[in-house]
Amino acid sequence: MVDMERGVGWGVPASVIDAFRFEGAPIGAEPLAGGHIHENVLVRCTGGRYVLQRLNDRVFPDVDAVLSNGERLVAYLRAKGRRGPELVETGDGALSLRAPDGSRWRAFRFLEGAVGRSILTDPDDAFEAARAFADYLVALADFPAPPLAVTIEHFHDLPHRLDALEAVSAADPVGRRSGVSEEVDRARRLAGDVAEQLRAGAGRPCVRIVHNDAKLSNVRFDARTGRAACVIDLDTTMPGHVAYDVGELVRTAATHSPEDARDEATVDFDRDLLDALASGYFAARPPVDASEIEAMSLAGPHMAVENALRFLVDHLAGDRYFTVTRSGQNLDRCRTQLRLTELMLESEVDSRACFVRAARSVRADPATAEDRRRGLHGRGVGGGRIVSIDLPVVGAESLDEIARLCARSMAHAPSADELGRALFAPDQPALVRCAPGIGVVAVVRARDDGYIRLLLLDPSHRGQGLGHVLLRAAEDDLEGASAITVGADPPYFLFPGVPVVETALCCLLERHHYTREETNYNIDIELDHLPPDPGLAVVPGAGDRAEIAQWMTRHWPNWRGEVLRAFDQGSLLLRRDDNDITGFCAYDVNRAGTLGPIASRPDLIGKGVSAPLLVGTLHRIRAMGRDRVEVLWVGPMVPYARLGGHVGRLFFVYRARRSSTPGGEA
Ligand code: GN1
Ligand code: MG
Repeated sequence: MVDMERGVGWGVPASVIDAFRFEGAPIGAEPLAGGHIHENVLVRCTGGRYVLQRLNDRVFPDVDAVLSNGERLVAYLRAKGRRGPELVETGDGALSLRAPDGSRWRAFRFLEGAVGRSILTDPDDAFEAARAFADYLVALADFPAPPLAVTIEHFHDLPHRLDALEAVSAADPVGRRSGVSEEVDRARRLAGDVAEQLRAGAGRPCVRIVHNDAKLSNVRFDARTGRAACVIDLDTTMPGHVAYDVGELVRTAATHSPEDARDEATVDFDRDLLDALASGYFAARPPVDASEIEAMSLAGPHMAVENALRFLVDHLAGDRYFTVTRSGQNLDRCRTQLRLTELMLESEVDSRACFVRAARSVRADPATAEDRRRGLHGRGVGGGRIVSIDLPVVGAESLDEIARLCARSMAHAPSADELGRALFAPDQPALVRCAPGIGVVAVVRARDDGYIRLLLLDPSHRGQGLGHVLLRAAEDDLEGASAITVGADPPYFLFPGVPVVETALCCLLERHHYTREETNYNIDIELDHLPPDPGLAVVPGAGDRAEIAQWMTRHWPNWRGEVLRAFDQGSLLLRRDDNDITGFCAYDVNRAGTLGPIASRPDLIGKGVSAPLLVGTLHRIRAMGRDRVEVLWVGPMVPYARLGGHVGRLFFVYRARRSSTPGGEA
């Protein structure tokens, strides 16, 4: 039983929560913001999270039709193996509930690891959102009889919406009419304009099953990869035209402005986003014909002005349809949509060209959707254009090419030999993809974690969106990893993070929502003023490998790989007492001119084992003819500062975690 006293219920009757087969005991509930129609509550149970939804029967007079459509759609998508909303059964095995007070409820499993967006942060989101809705269209193309019920009559009927404005204007039930004369005139004029153009335009486009509420916030994005995971809020999925979905997408995903912006002057209509969106839509290869493509350029103005009318009607009616959280919100929504309508109408010629171009380019591009998904043929959005490159998996034969790319693209570039050891180590091979002359990306997995060991783009190919392509390919190759970290990937790392001077790479990662979690640093030590060598560092004997391996496993398993590599290369020094190894210091392990790892036996930390070992190692390095060494990924600074060392290169560790943030339904 839910303890209402403890506030778990949040206004939801405990009997409602108890009626559903949630896993574990309920431990909390909180309202979920976002949707304008139903009431959504996030219910946390010991076994998982759920979105409990009270259906709005004022907006949907036939709640049974909504429930039955929804159940059929969820089951159908699931049978096709597509991700989508998942309903939770009640104790009686039903998929919805009628509470004693007559209210109607259903519950969805919370889509863990997926997030919603109400404003656009990345052009790739526009591509992904559009692809998701086109995918939905494709999935439902063969939806079996009987037809889905019409859940709201005249939903996208513009003349009907205009009539509603006239009716509520005349009735003026809450006395707001005199304050909005300007908006009423503007809405009438723009809606009349759009309605006339629609009448004059394409004949009778095909009727298909469409989503009908294809706004950006009804897409769930994978929190880690940024890919669209699925669309949600299926309540208005019913017969309609493709233009309805495209129009909703355009009005919500081709602008950076929120729907309820208070200042309509901030509203923009971004042609690059429109391009990305059109490309995303056609990337899913929707079954659309020429007249449907023709209708797409007016789809945005149609949906924007229709929403403007609906928001204005609701403002005049006293905010009874759309949820509002502040007064005047519906009026603000109305104004943003009117402004968008104007901006879109001004760009209609461009919009038409954009959709026609996107439709054509998909036909000309032989890559299949599956190739794209696997990153074999990467795609991305650059300046609004879709770019794609071949990114085949390569082996050691490409090392010279990769080294050349590194030398052109970064400071402190690794040599071909170092790359070979970092990328093709037999005990930790990376998956390496290379577009010759353009870029490389290499990933490794360590248990559940994924690492990007190398990601570089030749400077002459920057600014075209190819960085996104490389990053997406890496993320695809690391699918299922619980986190993706860039650099700082032991044992055979090339960099202890992203060099802070690589601004372009940092920006690419930040645009993809990677967070800067740590800073690592190297220390440079000049070798010209070393204290005398105490003579305590010894070179291990040829037969010592097994002993060292055992010792490392016992005391420092995280450094075992690096230390054994150093032993095999002859770049390891030890300290010993009569019975045991007491410390180690390795150099030149993954990169020449570097020092580390170094440590003493854990029980001897702080007892002066490492300092003489370090000095001895530095003498040995100087004897090789070097005048400087770079200590890698330093912990405590003091031992090196004592020898005149100073902080050198800095690295940010960027990481994307498979996280979950609230995102509800409808
Ligand atoms: C409503 O439920 P939600 O928030 O996804 C509305 C849409 C509007 C939209 C405006 C059933 O969608 O038609 O375009 O608000 N849904 C219904 O943001 O009226
Ligand atoms: Mg909705």
